[in-house]
Amino acid sequence: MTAAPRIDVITLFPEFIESSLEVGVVGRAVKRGLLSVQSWQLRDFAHDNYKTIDHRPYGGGPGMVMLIDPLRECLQMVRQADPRPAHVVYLSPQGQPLTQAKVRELAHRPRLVLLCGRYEGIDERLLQAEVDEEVSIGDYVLSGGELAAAVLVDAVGRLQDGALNDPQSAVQDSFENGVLDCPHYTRPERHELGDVPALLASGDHRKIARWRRQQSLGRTWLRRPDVLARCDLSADDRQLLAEFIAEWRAQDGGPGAVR
Ligand code: 4FV
Repeated sequence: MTAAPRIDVITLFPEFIESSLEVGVVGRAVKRGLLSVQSWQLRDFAHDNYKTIDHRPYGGGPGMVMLIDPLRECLQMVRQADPRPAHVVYLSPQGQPLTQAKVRELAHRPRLVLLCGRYEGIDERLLQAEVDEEVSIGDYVLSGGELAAAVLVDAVGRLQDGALNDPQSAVQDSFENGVLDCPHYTRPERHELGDVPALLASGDHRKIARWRRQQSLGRTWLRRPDVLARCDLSADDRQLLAEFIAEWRAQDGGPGAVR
């Protein structure tokens, strides 16, 4: 029986990571032992009276930079905490954009160690010596890496076997099959805001699957042409999309109108 995948998070705010694991699918996955998440207080590895973990940047400029040694000592302890090899990820705006494909890849690793930066970031020498890859959750600047780490723990956690009630929902996720998700409807079938598309109540599952695929392709064409450009569409997909575009142009007339 292989041990559950393990994620260690090095941070100045372990309570932030722990609180995000008390709820929802990932909180339940951790309680079920499908995934173990351990957060480490970086200040425990600073040994001066003030538990200093940062200092002014060489070359001047605003803000502070996180020191090498507290991080290095903490990483050493974290690596020794489990015999399995650790893949060290630093969350930063300089990282590779986080995508579902990257999430899937990281979700298959036995051990992840997530480094959460604060202030201006971490001394480059520590990153060069200890970090396997840098990952960014988006082109904007947070006050700390904890939110990004929590995003990664959630995205990886929900893909662990048994985490989702119905594994099918992961298969049908946005980006899982390269395109955006289709619209979803539930009770009531009739509402002053509109009726559920009749086809969805027809029970004709082949037609329903085609409609959902067409909606996914159409929305991706409208909202994320960059994502569609990365898809290798089947002939059937191209046919579905062409029908969608024709109907859309007929109905709404011209690019730019939001659907
Ligand atoms: C970030 C991001 C991010 C930069 C300075 C923490 C902050 C501070 N991390 N994706 N975007 N990090 O903004 O991952 O140290």
